[in-house]
Amino acid sequence: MKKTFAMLAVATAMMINVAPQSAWAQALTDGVVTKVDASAKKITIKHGPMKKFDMDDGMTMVYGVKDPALLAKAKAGDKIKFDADNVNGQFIVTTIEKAK
Ligand SMILES: [Cu+2]
Repeated sequence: MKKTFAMLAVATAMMINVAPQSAWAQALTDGVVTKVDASAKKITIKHGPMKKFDMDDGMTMVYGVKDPALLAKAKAGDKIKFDADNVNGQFIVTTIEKAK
């Protein structure tokens, strides 16, 4: 009985440790870059569902970028994982990672 409790406590501690990282990973959305417009600081991404913006279906849309340096991380045709914010009705990409 005592041993079972100890194991449960260890398992719980492990879950708490892992939670923030997996929550962050879940926040990233899969997408494919269709266009990068460096001069306009815009990127067009065909992406899957993004629940936090009530985008239940995939779509292609133009995003602004938080930091123009993000545009150097991707080019048309690249598979990415990304996150975005809605800033006053404008969608702004905040994170871009190359998808494997
Ligand atoms: Cu969208």
